[in-house]
Amino acid sequence: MNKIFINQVGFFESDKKKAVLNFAAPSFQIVDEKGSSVYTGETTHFGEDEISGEDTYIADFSDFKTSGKYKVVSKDASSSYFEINKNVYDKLMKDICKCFYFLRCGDALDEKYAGVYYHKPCHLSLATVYGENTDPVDVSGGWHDAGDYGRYSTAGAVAVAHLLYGVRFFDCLLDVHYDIPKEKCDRGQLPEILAEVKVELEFLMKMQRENGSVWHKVTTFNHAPFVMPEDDKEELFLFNVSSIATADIAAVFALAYSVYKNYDKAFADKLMERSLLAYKWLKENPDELLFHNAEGSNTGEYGEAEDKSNRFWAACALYEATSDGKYYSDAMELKDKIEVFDANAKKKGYQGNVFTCLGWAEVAGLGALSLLLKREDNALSILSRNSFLSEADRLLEVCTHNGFGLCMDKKDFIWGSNMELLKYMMVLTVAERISGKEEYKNAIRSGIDYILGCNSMDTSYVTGNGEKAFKNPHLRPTAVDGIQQPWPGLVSGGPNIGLQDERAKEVPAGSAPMKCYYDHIDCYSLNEITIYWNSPLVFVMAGLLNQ
Ligand code: G3I
Ligand code: 9MR
Ligand code: ZN
Repeated sequence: MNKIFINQVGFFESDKKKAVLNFAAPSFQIVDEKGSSVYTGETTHFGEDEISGEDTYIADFSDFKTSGKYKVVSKDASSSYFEINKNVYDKLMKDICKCFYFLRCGDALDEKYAGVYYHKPCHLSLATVYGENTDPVDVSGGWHDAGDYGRYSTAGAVAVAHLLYGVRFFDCLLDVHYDIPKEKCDRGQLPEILAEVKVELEFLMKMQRENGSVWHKVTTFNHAPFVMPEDDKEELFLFNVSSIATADIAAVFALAYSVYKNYDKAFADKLMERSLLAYKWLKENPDELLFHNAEGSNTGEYGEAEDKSNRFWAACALYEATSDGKYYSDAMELKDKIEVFDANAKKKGYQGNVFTCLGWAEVAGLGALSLLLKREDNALSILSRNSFLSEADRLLEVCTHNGFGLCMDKKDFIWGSNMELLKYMMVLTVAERISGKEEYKNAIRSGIDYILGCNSMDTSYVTGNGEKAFKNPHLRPTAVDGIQQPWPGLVSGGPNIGLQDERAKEVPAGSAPMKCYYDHIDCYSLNEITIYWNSPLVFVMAGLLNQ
């Protein structure tokens, strides 16, 4: 079938603008809402590629700059509507930020703000410390991780990190206003994004034991059935402490200290105290303590192969926050171990630069972001800068492999492929900020276009944003709340060649990577949502809006 794929939200007037056609046509038109043709252009043939499964033709209309609402038309096909104007991303930005509010756990949701998506207080019972005979613990609060109701320390730390690094790099994020309760701080009121992140930080503090170590997760023993959160009443377990969770928490609390000290000194000091406590535990426990699910338990594992990148992130974040050289020395020592890991990974086909890895498992890139913020000229700062620039250049080359100008290869279409893309876009965003290079901007633009509908699924991967936005996330409240549409601003995991759930097997055999997707509520390996798939989009959009 002849199709025209486009970013269904739209473009700023001055943006590069393109649609992608999957059929041969020499020309195309831009048509306004009244059906009048306002622009005619010629297509260029890119051809077939490995990821999209289409013979692609590109319709570039970058020089059309008149604000309004349009579609692209050619032969018998027309695209979804899109807009051109200077506020085109305002709704999207608010939606993707407010998403975290709807995922709150505990008694923090208020009907006044959540409207029809309100749910009763949930998961307030004390949690049993798995395998120990100690008193149960209050770990209420924070955000549900995803379509399930688990709360996981490393996932939470990484999502918070994307948001707070976003704030550090692009202060326009502090000016995104949306309807959530804001609390008082030394400066009056906390900006919305910081009020929201504080909810997760307070929960993460409860995940820390007195000795500084951090429980890897709090979940029921197995995933709940499809019920509202308040009806998930099974016993909560705090599963083992891990050095990965402890390091991520040491890192994110140090980062948060640097942000909140400008708003709420008492809270910031508490964050620093807890970060130092976690770091002390790490130093006293140099052997890695990884995490494996308890026998018979099926909630998220978030297993990692080693803890060096996590310890590196902690050292870098603490160095950035305190300027104490001992953290710099620790980071230098860890750097060599990460390089060894990188060399081994490269032997197995890993192509990226490990110092640009931005979570949930490999997090050395988050450490590099702290070093970039420090703006020094020492060895680690130079390593960070060079890593981001060289990785961004590698990505630019990948963009030339397909008709969508997308920085993804076949291997990137795994569970959460949209996060693979968004992490790359974070790298490009940072590289663009360091160098001002125009090509990076174009690659970021193609990524945004892809997420918002310019892909061979013809689907916007952000709910409520775009004419053909996905509607059936694997998300327990959405499955049972009786409300037609999920709340807006959720980012789907996206296509996954692994097709790792039963329903995903219905995707036609031999589908191209970009088409290994199904907007079905059962498809947790293709269509779940999670906090750390939303957070990198917030970072990237902040970069885009900051210009
Ligand atoms: O790292 C390998 C790579 O080397 C290999 O080439 C590729 C090909 O399969 O796989 C890569 O591993 C993938 C891994 O994620 C790392 O990204 C696995 O295939 C993939 O199965 C695994 O998926 C993770 C999934 O849990 C299952 O463990 C997702 O990243 C992760 O986001 C997801 O997280 C779940 C939580 O457990 C529970 N809550 C919901 C959340 C989102 O679905
Ligand atoms: O809903 C769960 C989702 O959040 C997880 O990502 C996924 C993998 O851990 O598991 C989902 O739960 C499924 C469970 O693992 C097996 N029974 C069916 C559940 C979903 O319908
Ligand atoms: Zn809950």
